[in-house]
Amino acid sequence: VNTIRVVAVFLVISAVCAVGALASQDRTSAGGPQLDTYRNDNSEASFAGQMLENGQSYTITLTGTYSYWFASDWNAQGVCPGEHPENMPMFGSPGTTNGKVGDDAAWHFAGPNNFSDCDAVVDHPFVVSLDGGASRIEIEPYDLGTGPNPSHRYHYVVMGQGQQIIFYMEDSKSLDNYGIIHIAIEQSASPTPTPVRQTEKWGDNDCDGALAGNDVLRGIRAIVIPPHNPHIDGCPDMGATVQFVTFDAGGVAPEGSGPLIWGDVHCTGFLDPADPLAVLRYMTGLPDLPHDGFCPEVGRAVTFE
Ligand SMILES: [Ca+2]
Ligand SMILES: [Ca+2]
Ligand SMILES: [Ca+2]
Repeated sequence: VNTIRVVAVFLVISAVCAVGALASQDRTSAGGPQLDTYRNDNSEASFAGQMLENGQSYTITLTGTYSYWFASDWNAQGVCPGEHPENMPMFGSPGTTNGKVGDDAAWHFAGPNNFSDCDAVVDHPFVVSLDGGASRIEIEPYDLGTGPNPSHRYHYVVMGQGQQIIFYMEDSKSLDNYGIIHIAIEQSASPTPTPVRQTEKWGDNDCDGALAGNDVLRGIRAIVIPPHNPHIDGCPDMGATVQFVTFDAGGVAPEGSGPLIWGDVHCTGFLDPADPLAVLRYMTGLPDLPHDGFCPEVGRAVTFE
């Protein structure tokens, strides 16, 4: 019974390109970023890619098939029973003899008998450094699936660290390999920015934390023609629509709540004299006048965005 392990062949996707910086910009040509698993000097296969911006997410695509062993190894004792290698790598290595392949970037799906353990297994020989070579991490595709896909293409997400990305293929012997892995590196779409939330007291028109004369004045200035209120940084302009989120920076929005108009203290849908009057009544300790529909109580903290 053969239990010869797949020789821990960790190939690292390295770049064959001497002009790595230029090549890595080119995502379409056949001569783009790629890692040739074959090294005629048996050195570690690697590819030095571009500088990744710190904190920026990147999608990496690895495409191709390769062999850990000489083409002749596949013929010497045949293929593992029941396994189905492909006859040639998707992208052959120049300068050596290409032949059957049983590996892509994510899966080992076939091997020569006596050289492999004859089991289809997940295999991630390609590791990356995100810090210019100081350290290496394993990467796993988010579309790994349950077996090799026919396109032999897999996608990964990494976070840039303001350093160059380098791919390595971890393999004890690169001289007997063949097959090239093509590499695409693209910035992931920017996530939708999270709206900024703030909490202010309802009726605190200048957002200074207290209901006072200036808020009444601001309410009056908003309804004169032309309206005259200087903008205050960090505070909605009078009449601006804000999206009510919740009371007191916690909980959920009450039923019937919706967008509010800053300065529309009585929630009538427009700015009018009743709004500064409500602030004035609050300041002097008088109860608020009744009004319909959902509306925060004067002086109550509201969270909006
Ligand atoms: Ca090898
Ligand atoms: Ca105020
Ligand atoms: Ca109003």
